[in-house]
Amino acid sequence: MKRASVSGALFAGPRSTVLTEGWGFHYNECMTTSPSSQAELTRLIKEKAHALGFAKVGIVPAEPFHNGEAAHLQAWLDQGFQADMAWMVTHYDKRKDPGSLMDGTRSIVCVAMNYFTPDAYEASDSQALKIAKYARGTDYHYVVKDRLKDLLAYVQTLYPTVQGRALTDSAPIMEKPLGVRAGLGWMGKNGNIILPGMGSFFFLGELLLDIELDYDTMVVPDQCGSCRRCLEACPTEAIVEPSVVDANRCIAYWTIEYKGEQFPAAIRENLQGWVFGCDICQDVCPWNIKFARPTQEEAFQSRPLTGRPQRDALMALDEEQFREAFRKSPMKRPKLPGLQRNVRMATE
Ligand code: B12
Ligand code: SF4
Ligand code: SF4
Repeated sequence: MKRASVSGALFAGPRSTVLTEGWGFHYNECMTTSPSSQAELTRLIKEKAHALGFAKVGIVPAEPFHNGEAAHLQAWLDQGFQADMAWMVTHYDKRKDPGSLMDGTRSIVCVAMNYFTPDAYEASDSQALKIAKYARGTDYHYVVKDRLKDLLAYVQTLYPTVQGRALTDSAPIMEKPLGVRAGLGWMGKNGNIILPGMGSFFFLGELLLDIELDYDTMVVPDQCGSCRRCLEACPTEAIVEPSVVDANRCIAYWTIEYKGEQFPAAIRENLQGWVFGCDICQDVCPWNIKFARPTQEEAFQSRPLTGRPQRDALMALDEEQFREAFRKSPMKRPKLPGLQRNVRMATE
């Protein structure tokens, strides 16, 4: 694929008055005029990303990960921390070099979208089961990706020749180290990116673009400090060292990814009612306790069976009811037998 020429052709024209800051610019006006500088285009992309519902945006050049980050991934795989997720082993070279996922990639727009929905686990009904917040509404693979495609379409209204690819955990890519590099947040000891003043209940996504933009260079410093609440709260000791999660011990792995019939006793006895994913290490985090705010995204709101379902309601589902209840939901992943296996593991 031929990459769009940037500083030459894209920004050669005279400065457009419509785009001058403080002149009451509207996006539709941009259809007829293009930004006159790289800085202007960068600013417009970020503004549009915010308007599309992304809470934070950072842009980085499409460079391979440096040795430290690639070595961490290799060490993680060498120790078998990916469990049965064989797809984590393949395409190691692509994971090391996110730009390789689209020919001609020059820039990566990294975004974060809030998915926090408050839960009522402290409420009285001890029989109610627990679903991770990320899975209570429509699958983020649809929502975040569609929104990134809207962002790409917007860039293409400015420059029709620009090529891009929208990603959210939909290709071999290390989204957290990229998010750190783009200044979205820091890598929490709980293994999630934490956005300062916002918490960690955010999906990450990326838009690869074949144009050069102005890049973010400010990395958010680690603000976990001496806190170890997540490590101490994890019931299965899956956080084997700060920021390193062994999937073999993580409830999220067993309830979302594992295909077999039975969980090992060490997992089963510690499920604490979680039947799809697990939020314990995020729920205890002071950054979430203090800063998490309910998402405004309609698509991420809980559905009848994803808020606080009862065992009987999940066990009584037939295939058709399951399909209907979990249409476009992340909870479709283990299929009905997998979900009911989880319920049995948590309650029998
Ligand atoms: C595999 C995977 C999992 C696995 C493994 C979890 C993990 N922490 O890696 C399982 C199934 C367990 C899982 C669970 C969850 N996941 Co997940 N998962 C992924 C996936 C597909 C790949 C992550 C990966 O590459 N892991 C491998 C390790 C090596 O990568 P890493 O953590 O990025 O590695 C860095 C650090 O660990 C560190 N490191 C590694 N070793 C060492 C050693 C030392 C000494 C040091 C200092 C550092 C260090 O350096 C590495 C490279 O820089 C990403 C999507 C993506 N494509 O990136 C989503 C993703 C990470 N998951 C996500 C979510 C939401 C979850 C859950 C919260 C879902 C839930 N509620 O159940 C849980 C959280 C569990 C947890 N505490 O981490 C989000 C996280 C968003 C965020 N704010 O960070 C992502 C980014 C998806 C998305 N697009 O939003 N997940
Ligand atoms: S998601 Fe649950 S099991 Fe996995 S590391 Fe966090 S607290 Fe532990
Ligand atoms: S609970 Fe504490 S150590 Fe864990 S991620 Fe949050 S601030 Fe960091």
